[in-house]
Amino acid sequence: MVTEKSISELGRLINDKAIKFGADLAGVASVEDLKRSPSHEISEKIPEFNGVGTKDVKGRKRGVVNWPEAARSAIVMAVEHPPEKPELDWWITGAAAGNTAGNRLLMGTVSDLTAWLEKEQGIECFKLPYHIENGGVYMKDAAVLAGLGCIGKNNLLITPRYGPRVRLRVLLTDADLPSAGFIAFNPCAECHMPCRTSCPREAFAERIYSQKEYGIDDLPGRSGVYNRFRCNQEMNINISNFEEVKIDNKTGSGKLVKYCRDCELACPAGLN
Ligand code: B12
Ligand code: SF4
Ligand code: SF4
Repeated sequence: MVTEKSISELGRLINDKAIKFGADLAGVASVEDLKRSPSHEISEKIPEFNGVGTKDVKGRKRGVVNWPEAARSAIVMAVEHPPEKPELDWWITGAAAGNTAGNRLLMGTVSDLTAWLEKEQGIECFKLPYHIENGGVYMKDAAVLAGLGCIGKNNLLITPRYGPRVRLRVLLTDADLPSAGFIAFNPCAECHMPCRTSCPREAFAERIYSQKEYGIDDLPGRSGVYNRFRCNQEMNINISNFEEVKIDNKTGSGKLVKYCRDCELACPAGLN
């Protein structure tokens, strides 16, 4: 029988295993809470939703999550992307699945954790892809609910230890694990917001979402200022500035894209 004590021990054990398998941070969020979280609530209402981070998948509406019926808990994992290792975040199309080196690291961690959960704990796992339209979920919301950090004024997850310089991956399970919930952490309170002024597209220049219109307080960029369309314009410029690279063990070359991280790298949180 799974007792309350053993389930909370299992939660702790899962976190420890995720770290052992390569994550720098890990936590658990409840799927029920996640289904009601801000991104899951408002994505369908956002105009100009399509862009670099969305996919055209037959039979799927952009931005709408398809939840596996049996899923109860989300295990959220983060890997640090320090400024001195920019290559972790470079996208290479035509390379092995995973696109960035950082994402491949996370995928390895998810695979190892899944194998352990399924074989040794008898817990069913649902490995999730990155894109929502391929079956993914909104990972920043999941990370906040799993106690990894808060959403900052740059619209990114800010963690106490690494600031926003992390990348995420989520694994769903059919086990009802204890959810970590919010942590008391707000690095933006006294900050002069270098994240916002660093943006080459002025993507935080004005309020474009309101509580009245969207029915929630937790809006993109905290105060409804993050302009997805403008940010996407910069991503498209980054794509057009691609570099040709040779891909190991493959014939031909790939395209390497260095996506903008200015609002992330300007943030002082987690640097001292
Ligand atoms: C589509 C996408 C994009 C699109 C659109 C981005 C957008 N935010 O709209 C484009 C291509 C423009 C983009 C840009 C970037 N992205 Co992007 N993107 C995604 C993707 C696939 C989905 C995000 C999405 O559509 N969100 C939905 C919209 C509605 O939400 P939102 O604008 O984020 O606003 C919500 C949050 O702020 C949240 N929120 C606000 N307050 C609160 C409070 C609480 C309590 C909670 C729970 C939530 C919450 O609610 C808001 C909605 O109401 C995710 C991966 C994933 N599967 O989650 C990565 C992801 C969010 N991106 C990521 C990154 C790093 C970037 C970039 C820095 C580019 C880069 N080098 O990778 C920029 C940063 C832009 C920025 N400042 O937000 C990381 C974020 C890591 C982190 N530390 O937060 C993710 C998680 C991918 C990853 N590899 O880990 N991205
Ligand atoms: S730079 Fe300052 S305001 Fe912007 S996200 Fe970081 S801590 Fe918050
Ligand atoms: S990723 Fe670049 S373009 Fe997008 S909001 Fe941040 S600084 Fe602006």
